[in-house]
Amino acid sequence: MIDLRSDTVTTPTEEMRRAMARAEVGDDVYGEDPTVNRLEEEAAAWLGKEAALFVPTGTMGNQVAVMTHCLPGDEVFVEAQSHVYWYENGGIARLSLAQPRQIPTPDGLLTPDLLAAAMRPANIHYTTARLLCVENTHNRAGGRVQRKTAFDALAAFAHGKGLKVHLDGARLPNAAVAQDISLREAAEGADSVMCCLSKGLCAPVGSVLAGPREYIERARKNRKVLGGGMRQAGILAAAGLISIRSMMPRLAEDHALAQAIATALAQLRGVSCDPAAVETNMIMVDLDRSADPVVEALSREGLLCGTAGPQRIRLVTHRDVAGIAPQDVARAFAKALAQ
Ligand code: TLP
Repeated sequence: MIDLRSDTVTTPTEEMRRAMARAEVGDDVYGEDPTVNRLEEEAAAWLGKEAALFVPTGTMGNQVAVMTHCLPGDEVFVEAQSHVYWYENGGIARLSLAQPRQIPTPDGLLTPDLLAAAMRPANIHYTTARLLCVENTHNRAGGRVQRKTAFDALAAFAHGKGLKVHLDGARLPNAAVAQDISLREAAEGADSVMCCLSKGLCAPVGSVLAGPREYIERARKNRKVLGGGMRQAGILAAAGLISIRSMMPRLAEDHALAQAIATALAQLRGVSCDPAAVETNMIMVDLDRSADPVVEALSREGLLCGTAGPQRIRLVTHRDVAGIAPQDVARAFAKALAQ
């Protein structure tokens, strides 16, 4: 089976398994796990922030981030198809008691003009505008990259309006590699940034949330509220340290493979797939028919993938499929579409 459903399916490397087996551990709720403490220090430096917090999932990282920025009743500006709004079970409303304000964009990329048009002046009738969430790379926009210059300009505009900026950088390493910049540069405009270690960077579990020291201390309390205070989590942090130290450069291979798959798929009839739209490790394939039966037929051909719309299939490349031939993916599609 070729599994292109997500880069979340990556399995830990041999080096990670060895590091996990011999990790030094302690009780992290008491702040006594040396491996978690090291991970949090290195993650903060990696993301260019004062401090960081290890969380089990990207979802918890985003929700803790929002909760730590907001008071009940605050307004949170989100791109209309962003993960924090679309895929987190209404967490902004349920956990932070804050009001998400969706801003539609054609391509997942928020701009100062779009944000300005959504904002309202201070008024007794209105919610308090508190936070802007930005996603980079943008998942539902097909792994689209928001360039550093565009992100910095957006963040500066938001700050000028009194907003804080949270960056959902689940795949920020992909965005940084695609622009040939460091992660710290990619995250510079953000007050807080969440980055997943368990996607293209192959850790089995874990994400980090980084920001100012005082903010991260409050985030630590909010993580406890959500039941995210883990004990001997150094077993997991040991793998995460390898993600941080050595897994980022190879993402360029995932991007090249995604490009090659898109180029192969673009030749097929019944399929619309634009290689120029593939900027990182995701490929969106638009069909002339319903996606669900095609996904089922593809699985019978040995190819696993997911949907991203009624007639849209999403493919994601990652380390565990690094050896596959792009033509095999195109062949599976040709057979599935003929069924
Ligand atoms: N995304 C998953 C699914 O939830 C859709 C995937 O397969 O792409 N932010 C972004 C931008 C994400 O894409 C994801 C995961 C998360 C946050 C949440 O991370 P986890 O799955 O660790 O909670």
